Amino acid sequence: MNAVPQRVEHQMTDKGYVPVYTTAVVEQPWDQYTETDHQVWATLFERQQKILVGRASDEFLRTQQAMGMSAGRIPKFDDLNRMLRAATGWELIGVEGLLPELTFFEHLANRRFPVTWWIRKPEQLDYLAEPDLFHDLFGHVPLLMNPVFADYMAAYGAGGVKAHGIGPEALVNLTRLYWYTVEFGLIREAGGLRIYGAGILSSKGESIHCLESAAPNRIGFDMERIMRTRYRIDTYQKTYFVIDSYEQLMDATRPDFTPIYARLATQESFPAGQVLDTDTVYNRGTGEGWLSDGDV
Ligand code: HBI
Ligand code: FE
Repeated sequence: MNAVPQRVEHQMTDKGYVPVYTTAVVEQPWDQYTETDHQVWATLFERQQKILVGRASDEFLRTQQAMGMSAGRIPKFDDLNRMLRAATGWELIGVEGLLPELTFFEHLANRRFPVTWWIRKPEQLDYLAEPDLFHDLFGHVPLLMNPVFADYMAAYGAGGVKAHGIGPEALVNLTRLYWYTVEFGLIREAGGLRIYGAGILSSKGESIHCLESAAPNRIGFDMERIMRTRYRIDTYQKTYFVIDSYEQLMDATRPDFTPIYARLATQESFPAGQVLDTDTVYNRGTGEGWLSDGDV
């Protein structure tokens, strides 16, 4: 597997200054995956499975199991698509990596989830700057089997296309919502706080940190508050937001956001680590280890 994806340009995205690849949709080159690629998948899968017992949301573990994902081999998009289409009308498409935002939103709005076709190298096991196959397939895909979350993701995409037409500030507001829910969200369950955000689910250290460290804030979901809250792209989050249910996410995105963007445009954003008097605080973080600059 040495076909290095063609990098079109670099772009400031919510994951920082990373190369943005072609918008091309590519077939998953499953037969070209090497033993090393499958081994990297197996190592990451088994490691995360152990860590996520008692930490991941019940629905994530249930849908992952229902999809038949396992450590053995890198899953085939075609196999997963048969199940996804039947369950929620979603399908996976192969891409080279990060897409320009509008392209990404258009795919989501049409229930196509872009999955990077290549997997990280063994030396990148613990961190890489851009989403690879493990982040997308292990982290994002299982919950697309849940009808309510699947609707939220499609509504988010449609909202993104609209926000793109409104302007850059609306996009920033919406990207924060994605970041604090789809990527780094927590959910309250009978057993306590659990993880559903893909950025955490696919990360060994943050799966533990987000629930068990005293450093971060854990605050109840409040959509407009989240849309005003800056975040981190290079360290663990300073604040995690907690939903009560996936329905809460879907309900929050029902109204027309245009008046919300107009209101937000007149208001200051909040630093990533700030706690507000109006917050429902599950944990007021100690702030240990926080960097003072670098909130985006
Ligand atoms: N492209 N392939 C891919 N995957 C993402 O998660 C992604 C993207 N482009 C932009 C993006 N995410 C974020 O800026 C979203 O908030 C839009
Ligand atoms: Fe992601």
